[in-house]
Amino acid sequence: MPQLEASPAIDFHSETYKDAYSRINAIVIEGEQEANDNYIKLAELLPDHKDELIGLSKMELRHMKGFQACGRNLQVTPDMEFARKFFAGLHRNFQEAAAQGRTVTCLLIQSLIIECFAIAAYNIYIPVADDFARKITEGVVKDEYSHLNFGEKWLKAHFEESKAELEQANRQNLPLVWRMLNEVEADAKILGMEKDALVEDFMIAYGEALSNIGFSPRELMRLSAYGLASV
Ligand code: PL3
Ligand code: FE2
Ligand code: FE2
Repeated sequence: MPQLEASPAIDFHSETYKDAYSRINAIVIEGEQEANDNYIKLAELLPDHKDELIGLSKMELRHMKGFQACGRNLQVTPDMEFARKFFAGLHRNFQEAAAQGRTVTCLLIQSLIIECFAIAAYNIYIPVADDFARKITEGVVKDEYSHLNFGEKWLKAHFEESKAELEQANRQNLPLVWRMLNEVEADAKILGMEKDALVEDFMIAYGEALSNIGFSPRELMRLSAYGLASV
């Protein structure tokens, strides 16, 4: 008999799955927690947008709680220490930029890079998630588009004066994303997520964002592939 399924069913309760989930689940919990902190910091940097940014920060906290519930539902304990190390590079760069008032860099790190990373990861996770986590993730990913949109709108409105800092921030931070993808590749595969698909979806989301902000096709090719040779 030919097999009808394209891929074998995933056993969400196997030790292998739960072990990989303890790290991936921690990554998304930590990512949502840091996103919450980052939007609070952005609200200080952009007082004109304070209420909107505080609103976004609260959404991130809800996302975090949703993903904590996903881990509990599978009886997995998230490895938060692993996750903090995973985000350390982007975290440090965001903190340093915030301390120096480099708002454009903060927006690029949180609202473009991290949100596009989340959008790619969540969209690829949804079809291979357990039923409980799928419903949570579907709700979350809708919000992430609105967070990306905040960054795009602001940067588009300040494009000319932000351009040089955006290029510099992209050069500093995009290579970290490729490294993070390499670090998560093996665990993501156990969850049914392919690295090539993650890279592709990230590039599409990030390239679209750069284009919406005002970069030319030639510029965005150069920007979005920066550091990709190391993948
Ligand atoms: C900001 O709103 C969210 C920040 C979260 C970043 C998540 C990055 C995820 C990369 C890990 C790939 C596996 C995803 C699995 C989805 C549950
Ligand atoms: Fe989020
Ligand atoms: Fe977000």
